[in-house]
Amino acid sequence: MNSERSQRIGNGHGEKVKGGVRKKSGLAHRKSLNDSLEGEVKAFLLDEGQLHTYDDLTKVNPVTPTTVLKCLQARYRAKVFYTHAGCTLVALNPFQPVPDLYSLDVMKEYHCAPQPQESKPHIFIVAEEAYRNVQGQVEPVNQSLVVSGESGAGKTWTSRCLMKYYATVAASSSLMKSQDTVERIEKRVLDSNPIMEAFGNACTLRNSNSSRFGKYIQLQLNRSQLLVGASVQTYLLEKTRVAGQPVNERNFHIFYQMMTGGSDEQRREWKMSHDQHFAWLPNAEKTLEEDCFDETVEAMVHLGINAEKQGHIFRILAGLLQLGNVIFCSAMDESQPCDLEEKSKDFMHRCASLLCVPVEELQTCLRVRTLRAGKQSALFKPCSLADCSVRRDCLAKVIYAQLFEWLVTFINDSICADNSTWCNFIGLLDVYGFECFQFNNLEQLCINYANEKLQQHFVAHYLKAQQECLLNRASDAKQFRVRLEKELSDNGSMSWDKFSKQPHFTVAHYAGKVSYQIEGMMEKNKDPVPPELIHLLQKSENPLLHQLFADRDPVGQGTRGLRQVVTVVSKFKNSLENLMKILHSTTPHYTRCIKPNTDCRPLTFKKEEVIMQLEACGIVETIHISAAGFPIRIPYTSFTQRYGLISNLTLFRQGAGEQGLEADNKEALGSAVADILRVVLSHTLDASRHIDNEARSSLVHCGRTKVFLTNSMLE
Ligand code: AOV
Ligand code: MG
Repeated sequence: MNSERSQRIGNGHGEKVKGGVRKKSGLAHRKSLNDSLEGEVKAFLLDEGQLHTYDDLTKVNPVTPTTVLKCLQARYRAKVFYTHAGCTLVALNPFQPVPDLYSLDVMKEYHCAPQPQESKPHIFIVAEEAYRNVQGQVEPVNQSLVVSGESGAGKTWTSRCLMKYYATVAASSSLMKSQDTVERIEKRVLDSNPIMEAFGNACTLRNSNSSRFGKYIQLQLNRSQLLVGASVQTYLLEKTRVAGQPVNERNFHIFYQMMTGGSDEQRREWKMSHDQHFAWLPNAEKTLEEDCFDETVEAMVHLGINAEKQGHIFRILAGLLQLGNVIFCSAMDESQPCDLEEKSKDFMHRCASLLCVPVEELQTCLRVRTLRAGKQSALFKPCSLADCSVRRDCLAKVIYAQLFEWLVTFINDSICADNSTWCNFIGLLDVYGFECFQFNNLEQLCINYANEKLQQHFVAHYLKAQQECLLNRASDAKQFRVRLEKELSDNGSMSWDKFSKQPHFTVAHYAGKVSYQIEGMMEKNKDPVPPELIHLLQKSENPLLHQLFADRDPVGQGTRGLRQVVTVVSKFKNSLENLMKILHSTTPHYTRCIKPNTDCRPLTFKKEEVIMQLEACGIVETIHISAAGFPIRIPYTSFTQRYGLISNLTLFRQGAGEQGLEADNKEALGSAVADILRVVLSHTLDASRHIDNEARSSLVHCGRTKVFLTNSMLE
């Protein structure tokens, strides 16, 4: 059902999303690119007519961006959307449903194949490989499937396909026997998708179903490798969207779903008449996502969000829409709090009634700042006109973000298996794609930083370690600029334009240069919520809204007892670092989604756009490394532990080895690895042959932290 829904979205919808912000590639650039493409093709050693038959780009000869591009284009024309690139899978977005590409029969075919790798390239090969790997040859190894690509490239679609695959091939419900009361666990795991997408996705210029949060879901498997549960971790929801949308973009889907999907009775309750215009619901022309209200509600029911809780949720959301229509105006007497525009008084009342808070208090805390003078006394100061709007938006954002977090927690409670019942996981990572708009602020910086981190992980795993820029903490804009200037002076990836009207800095990301506005960035980073607003929400008689803020310390921003200032960036950075740790502890599998054209048009392949994506993710280097054929990667410590005996090194004999390793002496490790390799190589190679570097490098490669081996070397 999920995929049907997505297919509907994919089908008619691409045309609607116009433009996006294209990277400038002037005519001259295009012409020279085309010339060079033609030139290089002449030297192409492949039969052009057969290009589409190359299932693995490592077989293309020579491997250059151009030849790889040609091959992918030929395959795309032949409606072949998956291609191996050595250790990664390249997925081209067809932007239209492909009949039978993900059917049950196809799943079975890949699942039952003795050697799935020999079947046609497909996302199910990656899925099956991870599934078989999880059991490991020696011991179980957790797996991660990392799906990357720019916005609209197909990451979320791919993650859904992967989840469906595991929900099918690893179905455990016959064992669960709990169908009567609760939906099957696989169904519940899948049902987390429509809910999170309704609340966390929105129509943007680049993708009509753009994820505005990052997601890492761990599918939990038991000893028999059956799916028994899942846990979801989300990253930095773009909550600013709830109270303001970029031009031609939309708010989160759920609001539109309520507008179109709610019954007459519900709409009366939500105070949403058909002719009502809501400032926070721009571009309300019909799109396909909003037809999904029933599906969202159904999924909520399956996960245990009953009608009563749904009622609370929808009333809160309806309250936010009313809040968005509230407009303030200056008071006649400047010493008095701002006034409300005449019509806004109604909106304010409706908002207060939907949020179940006293209307006078709502009005006051949006317009008056409370300054604590001492323990008992307080001073009141009217907010400026601009501040009133900031407070209004802040209220909406904090409620929405907290509601989203509550949903994620609820989903986790509903789908997470008991610790004793699962032993391994397959993790699926789907983060928002790289973004470059006309104006980029903290949201884009974080999104692109996350993508940068992932790329770094990929590079570290497959290519080699590489540095890049770090985000710095600073307490105010001035300090931030000073730090930036210092950082920029010795960081080649960043540059600084302090002379333009709106100062900004530019970061050369792996996927392209992005200019970030400094204006507003510090404030967004601190993300302060006036304590009055929290006090107000704690008084709400909507039980859910009350619960969302019950534990919150109004003064500090965290929960009670943990009073410390946590900035958005530091929190995000921490959660990303944790994610990286998890990824490092698993065996990763990479899928690169490619967006063949920025307009989301079906079956349209724009060479210039594709080649930029290929270059950005270093596909050619990946192919080279893979072609050299070092599919086995073992960390130094594991390697010496496992094979230390071969070289008779007492240090690495069992027992003694542990001690030696604890010292974590990189040099000692390095030379131990070298010793082991020397012994093995002298047995492997013809005894008379001198073990020269060339012979050695065809079999092993010592990376920064791992030993890379060919299959034959491992044997
Ligand atoms: P994203 O996750 O990578 O963008 P999506 O997975 O949402 O991108 O894909 C965008 C759209 O492309 C989908 O809504 C489908 O219409 C279409 N699509 C993607 N993959 C396929 C496929 N295999 N077959 C058919 N249609 C497809 V973002 O979340 O914006 O970074 O933040
Ligand atoms: Mg997405």
